[in-house]
Amino acid sequence: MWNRNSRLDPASFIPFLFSRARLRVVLAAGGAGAIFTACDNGGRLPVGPDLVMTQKVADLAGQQIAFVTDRDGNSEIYVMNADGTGPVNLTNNPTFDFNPDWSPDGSKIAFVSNRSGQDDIFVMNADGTGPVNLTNHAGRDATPAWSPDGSKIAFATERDGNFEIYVMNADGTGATNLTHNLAFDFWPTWSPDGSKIAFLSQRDGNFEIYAMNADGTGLVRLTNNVADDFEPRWSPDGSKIVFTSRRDGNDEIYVMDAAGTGVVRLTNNTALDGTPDWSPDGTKIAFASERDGGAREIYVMNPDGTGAIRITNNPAVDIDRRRRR
Ligand SMILES: [Ca+2]
Ligand SMILES: [Ca+2]
Ligand SMILES: [Ca+2]
Ligand SMILES: [Ca+2]
Repeated sequence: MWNRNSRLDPASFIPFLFSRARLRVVLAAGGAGAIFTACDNGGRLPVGPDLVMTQKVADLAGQQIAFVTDRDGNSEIYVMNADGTGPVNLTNNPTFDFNPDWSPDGSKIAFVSNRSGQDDIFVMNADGTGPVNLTNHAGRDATPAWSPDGSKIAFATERDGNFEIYVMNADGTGATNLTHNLAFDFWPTWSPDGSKIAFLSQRDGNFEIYAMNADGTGLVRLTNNVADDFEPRWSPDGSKIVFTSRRDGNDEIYVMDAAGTGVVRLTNNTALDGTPDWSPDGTKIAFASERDGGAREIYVMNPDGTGAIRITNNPAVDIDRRRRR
């Protein structure tokens, strides 16, 4: 399970990423790709009364949310309307399906599944039809991220013995190692112009956020802190990166300039806050928090940290029940 009181190590980090019910909330506005990412430990559908403060999320009307839930006994990818109605199970498979990421045009969803007997990156149509295994490799593959132009998918893979950031064409061809480092490299996120990829790495002894050119050159370390810094997401205008850090004693959300300067703390409470991501227009940040008790819920706040509202209300679930390794 997530180790909340000490520094992260890959042994604790990977099980969290792979087996806790990871909720990736993707808002597709008018078919344009768009993305909230968050993590919901409750793992149940936020339906009806559970979707709180409906009026304040009215600007999300007409948009769809993709997420992961284990309500059917194992991890599945669902899509629902932003008001919680119309949930549809897209994967419906007795194995684990998680880490969904919409293509920029909204027509497809990349995700991870172990239906092949190992964790592979799949792509399916946005209605759940036509899943195709893009990796089909014994090493674990995780956290797919579409390039802004939809032509490529960055992902993390353990095929070389430790996790590396790879990029491949959207049809699965041309997989290329971008990091070549014995440390744990994970969680790629593209700059909106497609020129750079930020990710997290443990190569300097604890989790830091790095950025590199999309071909793997030009590596730059963006954080430099003895605490763990992780879960980077690039802002839609390219100017900022939001991330999670433990530098102030517990998981909080921060934002920095894309160059790593100007760090601002956005959350400030003793509960866990994490897995932030930007709304398509950059006016909101979605994140997960346990501030209202033990259950992890999804919230939306302004980019300056004000105006946080909860948009799910799920019962608490023992996270270890979800562990599969
Ligand atoms: Ca499944
Ligand atoms: Ca590595
Ligand atoms: Ca650090
Ligand atoms: Ca906190």
